[in-house]
Amino acid sequence: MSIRPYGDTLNDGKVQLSFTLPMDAGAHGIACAKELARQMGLPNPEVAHCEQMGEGFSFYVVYGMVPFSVNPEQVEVHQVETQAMTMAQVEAFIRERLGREIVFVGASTGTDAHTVGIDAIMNMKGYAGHYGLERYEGVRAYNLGSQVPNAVLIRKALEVNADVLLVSQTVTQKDIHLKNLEELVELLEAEGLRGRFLLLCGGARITHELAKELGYDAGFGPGSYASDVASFAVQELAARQDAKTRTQGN
Ligand code: B12
Repeated sequence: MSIRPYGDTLNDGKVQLSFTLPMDAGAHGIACAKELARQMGLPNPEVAHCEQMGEGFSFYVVYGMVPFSVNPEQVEVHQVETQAMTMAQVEAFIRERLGREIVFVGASTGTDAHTVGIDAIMNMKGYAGHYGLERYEGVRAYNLGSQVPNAVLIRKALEVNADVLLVSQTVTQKDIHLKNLEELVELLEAEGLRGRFLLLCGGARITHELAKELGYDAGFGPGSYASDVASFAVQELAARQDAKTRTQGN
């Protein structure tokens, strides 16, 4: 069954979008905003809000009605596919299936100064009621902070014999996040180290699909918690351990 966005009545197609234009607020700006909305496929758009944003810039909220619909059954989803576990389940899994301490090294890399995301995943107190990796029994977590060069992250990972590398990227202006993320993969590959670590990234604009495209094992976006990352990591490490044992047995 196809669905549409709705505002007043189910499937009425009502949407709201907002954007900034490099021109002063006023009748001309409103006309331009409406024309843009029409070109986006929204017939009869209305400008609900227009505001000056400093000299030469203006902000708009536009209401419209999309004539399109989507069939959820025909839409493919790319997401991390491992069984979600609680902190206690992860700890038990490490004890029983892996039987050793698992080492995570994380950082916000390149020029990125945002630490809240990586802290949410790694710090003892965690985020939104979910403890971070530092709190997990059976986990040793090193949080290197922000603006960490990729080479420093790799050096630390080797020094502490890491199992998992965690990379956070928040700023996406001019695709800087892609550059930072790609550079890490290239460095690891150049040093023959890519297979040695589980490589995970996360951030406000990171999706699992993007992470896979860039050569990462998984990607985590907004709303991720330490337990999601830990669940994926320990199950993937166990799967790799099993595969290695099978190969050695043959
Ligand atoms: C706080 C903040 C700052 C603080 C950061 C302080 C700190 N210690 O982190 C300060 C003031 C320093 C700052 C600076 C800048 N900021 Co700022 N900042 C923010 C703000 C308000 C909140 C970000 C945040 O903390 N989110 C909360 C965390 C919990 O969410 P999260 O990062 O998405 O993390 C979750 C997931 O994504 C995931 N996750 C994140 N990382 C990882 C990693 C792994 C391995 C995994 C598994 C999961 C994971 O798990 C987390 C929990 O669920 C946002 C706007 C906003 N409301 O989002 C702007 C924002 C991110 N900043 C922005 C910008 C532009 C900047 C500056 C460039 C501004 C400037 N011109 O100087 C500088 C950047 C400097 C630099 N070199 O990086 C823009 C980015 C726009 C873009 N598309 O790139 C935003 C979106 C604001 C905006 N609307 O313009 N900023």
